[in-house]
Amino acid sequence: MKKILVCFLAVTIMLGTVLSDGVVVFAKTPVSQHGRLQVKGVNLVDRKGKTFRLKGFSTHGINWFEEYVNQDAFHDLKKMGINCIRLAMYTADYNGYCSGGDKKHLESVIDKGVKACRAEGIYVIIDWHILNDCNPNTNLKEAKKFFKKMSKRYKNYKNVLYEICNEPNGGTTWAEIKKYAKKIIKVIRANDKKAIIIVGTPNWSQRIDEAANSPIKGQKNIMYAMHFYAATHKADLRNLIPAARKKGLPVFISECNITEASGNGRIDKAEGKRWFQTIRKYKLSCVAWSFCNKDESASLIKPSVKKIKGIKKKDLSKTGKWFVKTIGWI
Ligand code: IDC
Repeated sequence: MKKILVCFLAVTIMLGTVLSDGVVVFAKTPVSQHGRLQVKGVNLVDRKGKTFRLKGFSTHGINWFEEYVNQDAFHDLKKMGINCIRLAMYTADYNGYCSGGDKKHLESVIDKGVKACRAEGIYVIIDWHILNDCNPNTNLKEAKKFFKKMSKRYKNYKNVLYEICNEPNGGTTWAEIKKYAKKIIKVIRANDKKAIIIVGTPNWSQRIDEAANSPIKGQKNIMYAMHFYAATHKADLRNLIPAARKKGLPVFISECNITEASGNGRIDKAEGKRWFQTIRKYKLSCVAWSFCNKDESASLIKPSVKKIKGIKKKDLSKTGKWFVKTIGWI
């Protein structure tokens, strides 16, 4: 019996990754191969300093579609080439974290998602999904408490990234966002010195030019969000990417689709292809909105598909299929 146990342990150590809570991951995974990510210059790089790209699916709001937050589903996506899940937690919309939602429950969904990603060896973005609240300072106190808790809980996880304000809007200035970001970065850094922190930019995370003119100083591993919906957003927005990079700004596309900005309506594959030429050229990370079957064109699963695991390529919507194919291409 003892011999068998010793043998098992030896094989485990040779082939597997033993996580702190005893979970063993055997196969080579994105996280076991690339480790903790960092920012070098304008690029996201892996632990060895090599440029690395996250290819992600974002959940819809976990207050609406929490059933998609499960390890089997993430495993299905991993098989399709996805190496990152973004957990979108709305703050101010229907039953959001700061608008009547059950905080404990939402945190438990995040915990389930983070642990599922860790067990799969893929990366995970904890997204403070501001939208109707417009200005991240609206719920500053709650944000501070939330990120203190999250960074304490996940400080030893190599696969966790933080997105601290999805899309500032309603005229919120870069100066206001920066003020908020500095406070939240301080809270996270008190627990976790290294995790990548993605900061939203003005006008629904589009004005990376404003961030590039006045970036956050004295901090490592900070990236700046650019979001696009290809049927609405064209070259004028896309051209901000090379310009911002020239000024030294690390850009991360933490939300995008090829639909209209409403998340519904027309799909523009030709414009999507142009966006992905830029994404490929600069080896950018990108995350598609959203992993659910809601009856709108941005949903990555067909509305008629009710299952939440055992998901195959044929279950993906038009946009879902396009993303999996195109993400494979970059
Ligand atoms: C949309 C969802 C839609 C939901 C709405 C809630 O697709 O089902 O009813 O939010 O307000 C964003 C936002 C993201 C939006 C998405 C599409 O980050 O929350 O999701 N979008 O409108 N920015 C640009 C587009």
